[in-house]
Amino acid sequence: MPIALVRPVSPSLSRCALTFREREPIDVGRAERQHRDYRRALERVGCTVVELPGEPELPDAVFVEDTAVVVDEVAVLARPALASRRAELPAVEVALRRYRPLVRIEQPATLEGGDVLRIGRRVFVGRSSRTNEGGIAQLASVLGRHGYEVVSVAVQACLHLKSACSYLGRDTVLVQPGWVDPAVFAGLALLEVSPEEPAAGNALLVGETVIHPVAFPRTRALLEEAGFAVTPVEASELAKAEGGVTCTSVLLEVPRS
Ligand code: CIR
Repeated sequence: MPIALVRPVSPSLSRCALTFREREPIDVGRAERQHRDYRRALERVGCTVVELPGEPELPDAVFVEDTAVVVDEVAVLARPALASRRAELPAVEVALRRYRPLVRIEQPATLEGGDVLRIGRRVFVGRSSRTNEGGIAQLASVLGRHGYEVVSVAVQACLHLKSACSYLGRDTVLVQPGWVDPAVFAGLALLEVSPEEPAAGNALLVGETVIHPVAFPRTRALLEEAGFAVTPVEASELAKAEGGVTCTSVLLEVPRS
């Protein structure tokens, strides 16, 4: 079972970056409690949670997923599009060097982990407001050396590719068809989010459990009807910061010593 790298919620969270969402008041104490429950959910499904240092002055540091792409063979330090978020990288780099050889995405390319969806040896990467063609090309070059195929995917109306779709296991993708063209997942089974829950496409698969926000009961029912085991978590406050359940961890397998 994996290690889950996480970072504390910053007291400055209310100053987070926003792209597609309107700014709303965020209850930081509540965000901290929800994040603690999220960590417990990760532990319950078998993860060892490793907490990186807090960054009180970096509002978006909790969204650690965006800073790295980790596969079994290598860790790729991402290059967030917002300069304000690049200050999150040094502590992530220190942590990742314990587990993997490390390669960096170099300027002027940008790439955020929220745009990267790995399904086996195929890695779908969103072309978004945060990830550019250069970032996708660099990732393809690094991962290509290890036998992964990188597929570039157009994303619209949402922050990242994984705002629109997630891997559920059993060759099935949860998808919001308004934000990403489901045709890119040819050969895989698709499960569409409930039309009343457009933001329900972000789900975190750990082992055989799908962690998914409590806020989307209709989509959860569809997942359960299809036979997926769902662990619902409260994620309302980090959702106001435009983050989902994948965004707040980086999962990596580490061989037992
Ligand atoms: C940002 O705009 O960068 C943060 N407020 C939210 C990042 C969410 N990350 C993710 O979806 N992977």
